[in-house]
Amino acid sequence: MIHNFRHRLLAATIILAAPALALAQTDPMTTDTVAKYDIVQPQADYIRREVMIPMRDGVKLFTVIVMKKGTAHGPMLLTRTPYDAGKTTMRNRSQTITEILPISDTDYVNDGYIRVYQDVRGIHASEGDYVMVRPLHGPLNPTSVDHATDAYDTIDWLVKNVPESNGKVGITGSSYPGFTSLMALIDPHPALKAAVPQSPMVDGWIGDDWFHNGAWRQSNFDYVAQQTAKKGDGPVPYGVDDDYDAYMRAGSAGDFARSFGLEVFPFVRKLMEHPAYDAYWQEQAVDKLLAKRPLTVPTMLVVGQWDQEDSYGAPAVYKALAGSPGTAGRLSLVIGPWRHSGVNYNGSSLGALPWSGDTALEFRRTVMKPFLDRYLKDGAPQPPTPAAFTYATGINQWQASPQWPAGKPVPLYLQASGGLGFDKPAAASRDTYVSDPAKPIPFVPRPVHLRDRDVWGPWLVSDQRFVADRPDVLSYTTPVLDKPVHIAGAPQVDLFAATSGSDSDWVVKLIDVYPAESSNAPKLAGYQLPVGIEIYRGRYVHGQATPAALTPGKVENYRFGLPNVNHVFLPGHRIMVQVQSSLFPLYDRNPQTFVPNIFNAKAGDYKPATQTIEHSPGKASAVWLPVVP
Ligand code: PG9
Repeated sequence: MIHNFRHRLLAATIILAAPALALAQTDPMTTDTVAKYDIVQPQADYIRREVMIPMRDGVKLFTVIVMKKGTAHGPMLLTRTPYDAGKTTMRNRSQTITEILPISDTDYVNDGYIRVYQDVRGIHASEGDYVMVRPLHGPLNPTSVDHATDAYDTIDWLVKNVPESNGKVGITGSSYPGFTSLMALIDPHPALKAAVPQSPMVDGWIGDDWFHNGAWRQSNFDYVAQQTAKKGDGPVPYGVDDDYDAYMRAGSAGDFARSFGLEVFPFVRKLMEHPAYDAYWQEQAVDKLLAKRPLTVPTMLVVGQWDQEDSYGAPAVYKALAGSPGTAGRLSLVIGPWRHSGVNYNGSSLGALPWSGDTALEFRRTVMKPFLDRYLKDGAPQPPTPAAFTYATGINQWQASPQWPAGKPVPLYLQASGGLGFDKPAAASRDTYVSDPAKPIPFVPRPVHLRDRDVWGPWLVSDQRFVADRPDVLSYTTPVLDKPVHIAGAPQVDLFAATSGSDSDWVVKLIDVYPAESSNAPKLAGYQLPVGIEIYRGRYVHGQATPAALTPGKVENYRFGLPNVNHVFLPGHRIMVQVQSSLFPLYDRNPQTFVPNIFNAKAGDYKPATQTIEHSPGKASAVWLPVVP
């Protein structure tokens, strides 16, 4: 009986389904590739539009506009990036907006903002030609377009073509997108109401990305190759595990570039053709460009205290603009306890250092978003923004101050027998060490893996004990502090030094030495925490644009800034200053023999040199600390 029923049911199904199946069948030889599969499905909680926005020269820039469904009268937050707008807005292939966007966008889109990402011209899906950090129209760029005009044209299009918006635009982004955020402030579109440039690249020769005080940062070879080669052809195929070896084997930085065929990259050639601070660098320094015009857009500059790529830019722009007429109340500086771009990630710790919580989230929620709301949202509260909002490391708390720097310069003198103190040396004394380019000092313990984010991100807080005992590293230390020393600003190096060679690099580190015992945080016992590390290429001591040979044995006064910090050296700690002459392979080696262009130094130019550091009355080497009374 049951068997009979099943039989009949099956027969009926076949009769009913057969014609339908025949109709729906796909030809076995149908081409199986499709032109488009929309990964955004009807159940998505967001709208994601991809548009090509025309610029004034006809070039169209790929732009992705993302918002929650139901958004109306939303402010637009724009980021202009060379890092792939498409991928950035599809972080995770999801139907949930907070999954597809970077985590730092969550609070914005949940609060009715429209997030816009754009590929800058010539890269990823945007049309046009790509020029690395394209200079502003002018002596270096005779074309009619630059990042200022592209930002203007983009904003103009957005306010006319995004019906869900309230017509107000903010701009933000970190590093390269921090640079493009700053460029949007030059002759800005009237709808641009606020900017938050984060770790912006501002001056590629003095202290951001490419060089620091003229010393070449070799990791940039990888950056240029990855960004300007056909997709997937970068980074440089070293073929050696330890980057220390890879660069040592090559010889000069130029030889390294030539040995891997990197001269095919125009930007590598531009870098190697401009080792000094010539017009090429001076005319694209963004702080100098901005200082020539009034600041009309409220701007919050952000940087990490241990920003290993762009520590210089944000404070330099602040310095260039603060005090100019009209900027009062419009300009602020934020320094958080972060690595490069750390503001957009979890800011609970950096390397071995724990903070008071997720400092990055705290800043984004309680400072950055209220600042953007104030200028971009209709009828938002108007919280005052302090001129400087910085995290005091050591005591681990945020502090607001009415100006930056908050401290006043006080010299901390190098002294005889490795001493360091606020008293000027009364008698002549000096130390010497031999700097040997055949044994440069590694900037992190070997094997060096520059591409490893876990090495590169926190390297500026690495415990310096790994080099402290080298004979070519001098350490000067205060007695144990009996009261806190609070600094807020950029410590200034004031070094009196001589070399037996005719060129030299000088590296100075300001270090917080932790107590020898620490049962609460055993990893930090005796830790030598760099509060600031900087390098200076000696040939520029009498002019950054005019390198000159040093006179062997002649004492010169080297002055340069360490990164801006808010730090408290606690009682029980000691302050230390270390001096050395290399930081390899992050920085290329100085041959210590003057040659016109260090990129082209020959093997025979690399010579050991005896370095002398003075701590004498007329030549009192010091680090000037911005001490908060
Ligand atoms: N520091 C990177 C960069 C900025 C500008 C030029 C070149 C490199 C970055 O993180 O974007």
